[in-house]
Amino acid sequence: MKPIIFFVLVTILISGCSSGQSKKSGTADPLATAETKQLLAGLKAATEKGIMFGHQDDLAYGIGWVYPDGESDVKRVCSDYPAVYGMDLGHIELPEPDNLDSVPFEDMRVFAREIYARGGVITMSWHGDNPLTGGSAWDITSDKVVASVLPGGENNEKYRKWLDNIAAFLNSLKDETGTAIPVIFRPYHEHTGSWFWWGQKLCTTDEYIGLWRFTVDYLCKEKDVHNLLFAYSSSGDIANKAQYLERYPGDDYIDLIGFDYYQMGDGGNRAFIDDVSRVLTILEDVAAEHNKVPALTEAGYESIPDPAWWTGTFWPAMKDHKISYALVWRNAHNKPNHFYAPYPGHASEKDFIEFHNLPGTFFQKDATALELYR
Ligand code: BMA
Repeated sequence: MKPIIFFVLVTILISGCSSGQSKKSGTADPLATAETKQLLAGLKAATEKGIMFGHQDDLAYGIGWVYPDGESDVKRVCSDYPAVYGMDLGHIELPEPDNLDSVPFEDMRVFAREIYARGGVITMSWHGDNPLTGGSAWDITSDKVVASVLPGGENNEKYRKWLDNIAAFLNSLKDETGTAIPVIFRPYHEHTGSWFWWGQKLCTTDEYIGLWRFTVDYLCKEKDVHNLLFAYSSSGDIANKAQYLERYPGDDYIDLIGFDYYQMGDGGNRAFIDDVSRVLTILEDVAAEHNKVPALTEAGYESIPDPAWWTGTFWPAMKDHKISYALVWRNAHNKPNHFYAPYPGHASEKDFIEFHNLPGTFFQKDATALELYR
C-alpha cells in the first residue's frame, strides 16, 4: 500500500471512530423525548435552507392590545405568524402567576399548545430574580450570588426549589394527547456582559459553568424534564472564538449556540451589518466544530426608526450565514417605544412584508411545511 493511501485510510478510520464514539450528534439530555430530539434534527436540516424569524412574546401582547386569542403584531402586518416564539420564565421561580412582564404562565401554556399544533418553535429565556438579594435579574450588587446557589452554597436548597417550580411548569407543557411540548431553554444569557447576576464580572468561569451544569443535571436527572433543548447565548461583544467559548459549559450540556445583538442609536446600520456578520462567522465556526445549531438568539432595533431596516440592514447582516433563527425582542404594550417588530401603521410595515416574502426567511407557514417535529 502506498504511504499516501495508507495515510488517507487511517485518517478516515480515525475520524469515523471519533465521530461514532462522541454523543455530539445527540441532544444534551440523552433522555430527551422523541419530539425534542426530532426538533433538534429538524432545526439542523432547516438551517441549510433558510433563517426562521422569531419574536418575543408575539402572542401575549402588542401595540394597543393585550392577550386576545390569536393576535400577533407580526401576523397583523404580514398575515403570517413568526416561526419562532420567544417567552420568558422570569418570576416562575418565586413562583408568581405572571412573569416579569405581566404575562400569565397559564396563558403561556395555552400559547405553547397552539404553537406546537401548527409546527412552530418555542424558546424560553429566564430573567430570574437574584436569589441572594431578592432583587431582580439586573441586581448586580453582589458577586457571590452564583457561588451561593451551587451545591454547598447557602442558597442551594432555595435554588433547588426555584428549579422545582421551573420543572413543574416545563413538565406541564403538553399537547392534547399528553405529548410533552419541546422548548429551547435559554437561561443565563448575555453572560459575557455584566448586567445580570450571572454575568462576566459577577462570577468566575468555574462558577458560571457550574451553574449551567447544576441546572441541566438537576432538571433532567432529578426532575425528569425531557422536553428541553439547551441554548447557550452570549452578548454581542464577542472578539473571537476563545472569548465566545470561555464559559461554554461543554458539548454534553448544550444544543444550540447564539448571541444577542441590538442596534443602538441612529446611523448604525453599517456597523450592525458588519458586527453581526462578523460574530455570526465566529458562531458558525464554533457550531461546525462542536456540532451545535447556531442562532441569533436576540436582536433588533428599538422602535425601528429606519423604514427600510428589515431588508436594508437586518437581512444583509445574516443573509450570507447559515443560522437556524433570528429573534427580535418584544412589542411592549405599556412601555412607550419599546418595540422591535412592526405593527399596522408603522413606517417599516411595507419593508417587513418584503422581508417576509424573501425566499430565505421562514415564518410560520414555512415552518409548518418544514415539519420540524417529524
Ligand atoms: C428587557 C426589556 C424589559 C423586560 C426584559 C425581560 O430587554 O424588554 O422591559 O422586562 O427584557 O423580558
